[in-house]
Amino acid sequence: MSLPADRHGVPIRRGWPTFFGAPLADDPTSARADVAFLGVPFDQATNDRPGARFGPLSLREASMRFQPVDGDEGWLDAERGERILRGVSMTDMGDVDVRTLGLEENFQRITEAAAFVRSRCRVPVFVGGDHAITFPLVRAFEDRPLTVVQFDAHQDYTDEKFGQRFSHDNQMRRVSELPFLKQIIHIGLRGALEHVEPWEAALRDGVQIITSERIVREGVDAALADVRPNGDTYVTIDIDVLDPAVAAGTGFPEPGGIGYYQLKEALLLLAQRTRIIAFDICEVNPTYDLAGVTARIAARLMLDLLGAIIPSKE
Ligand SMILES: [Mn+2]
Repeated sequence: MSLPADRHGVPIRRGWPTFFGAPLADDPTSARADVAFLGVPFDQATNDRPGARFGPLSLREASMRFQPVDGDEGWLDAERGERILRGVSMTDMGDVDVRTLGLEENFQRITEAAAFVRSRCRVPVFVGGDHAITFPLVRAFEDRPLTVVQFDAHQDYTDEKFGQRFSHDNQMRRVSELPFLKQIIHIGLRGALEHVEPWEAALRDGVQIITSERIVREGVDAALADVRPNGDTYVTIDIDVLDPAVAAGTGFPEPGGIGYYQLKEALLLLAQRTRIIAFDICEVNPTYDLAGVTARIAARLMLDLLGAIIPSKE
């Protein structure tokens, strides 16, 4: 019997976790893949409990659980009996080089890194980080009319609070102001809102809102029957859209919420109805993810959504 060993015959594994074990792009300028992952270790704009800057690290680690062992064969989605992501190439582009101070400079770096990663692949996947990063990320798609679908317990639609316009409570408002933005669809809202202005502003601006409770009561199909994103779509997933009983590892847990299967079904349904050109997943916070479950679920959701966007090859 021979045990697995490295190419030198020694049973030692080297290297560091990457997203799903995908090769790290040593030279990003020559990297090419169907999917490129970019970590955004930024939590400078968190109101309350920081730690989301460690999200990319925890997601890399959690995603190694899903590392394919059969080369290009992808995965078998056991719930659906379907092979996903067979022959789909992936690369880990590393992390945005976030600096200690200077919010605007960091936003600029995030936008530039996102635009670059986008140019190297078919579907870029951005891993936060607090949710403020969605604004600089979406800015990297300025060349086309864009619909943004937001999965989130919270609106993040505050215009300004204490003079601050760029926190993880403002970014959807900033996104709404981008000239190329066509529509925002917000799925998963719940909670007791302290301020009415963001709510009224979102309705006034035509944001389509589907609450978490509606999904739980009616089911995904019925609740999302009128969700018809028009044209190219960017999806942003705040992991706090999940019930904190399911995914507690996040900075601002909100009572109620949907489960893994409901979120997966909603993502798959969206991928059927529209062309998703990129997505981000934010607010996984390992500081509160004591069982490591939140990062694990987030990693699985990334596979689910990618599998729905890019069909298996051959
Ligand atoms: Mn959010």
